[in-house]
Amino acid sequence: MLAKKETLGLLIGNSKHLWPLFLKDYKESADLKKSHHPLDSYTTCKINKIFDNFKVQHKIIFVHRKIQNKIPIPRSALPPRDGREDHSQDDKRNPRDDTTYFPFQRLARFSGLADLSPSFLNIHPTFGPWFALRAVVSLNIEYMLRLPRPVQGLAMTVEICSACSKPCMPFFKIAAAVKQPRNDELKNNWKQWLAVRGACPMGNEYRYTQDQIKYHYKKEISILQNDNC
Ligand code: B12
Repeated sequence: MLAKKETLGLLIGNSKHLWPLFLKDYKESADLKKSHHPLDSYTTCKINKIFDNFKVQHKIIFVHRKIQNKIPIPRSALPPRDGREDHSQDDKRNPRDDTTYFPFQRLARFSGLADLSPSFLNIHPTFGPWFALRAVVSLNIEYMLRLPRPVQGLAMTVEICSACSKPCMPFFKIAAAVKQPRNDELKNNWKQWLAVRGACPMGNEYRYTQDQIKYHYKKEISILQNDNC
């Protein structure tokens, strides 16, 4: 869609600070109350609204929406999986399904936003694992940033996990051992998955509140109706 060889991209995410803003809108919006995934609907609407008025031609890919199995960035341009097994297709129930999620976590590492831990969480220098990715916007503007020292074809990288003793890994092994996890099964052992994130020594002051944790891990939409939430 965008003709330029290297376009400027904006990677959008959020920390825990999004939560009170989302709750306020949720309480006032009949549409959000009808949605099965209110936070995804909320971020989609907000991001679309910002770029609706954008004069520059652009394309938005959302973190929660599957795309045709044609990754717009060449795999060779992505950081190596560092010996990790490729489980990215495991989530597919229908073998004829040719859609896939966009590899946002690798993009986060590729862009220099965050490292990618061996427990499959992006680790940000400030927020640690306590942030979410939402969308990437590709703008029809030539990419101009020229870094002094490109690393193996990467724009830049942030190295956090290589020097860490990786306290997340024992917890990851426990969580991942409980059957091949899928979205609807995550809530059955959500405490184990939470322990993986909680073990990271980075970004503790940005840990989500208990309500936000329950929403993300237990998929408890009813928590949003709670007046104290
Ligand atoms: C499917 C999915 C899952 C599946 C993973 C299934 C699987 N075997 O891959 C399940 C349901 C298990 C899961 C769990 C969780 N997820 Co999830 N998930 C996704 C999603 C929607 C797509 C991943 C994907 O298929 N990418 C496409 C493929 C082609 O990319 P890939 O680079 O080849 O493969 C990546 C993933 O598949 C993953 N991966 C590969 N094998 C395995 C195996 C296991 C056991 C896990 C957990 C992950 C994993 O790592 C690869 C490198 O990034 C992403 C959003 C996105 N679009 O990236 C969120 C995402 C990765 N998840 C996220 C989160 C937060 C979680 C949870 C903590 C629960 C939650 N929703 O809050 C848990 C626990 C994760 C953990 N590591 O502790 C965040 C991570 C944020 C961060 N700071 O890193 C993301 C980016 C969503 C977001 N909006 O921010 N998730």
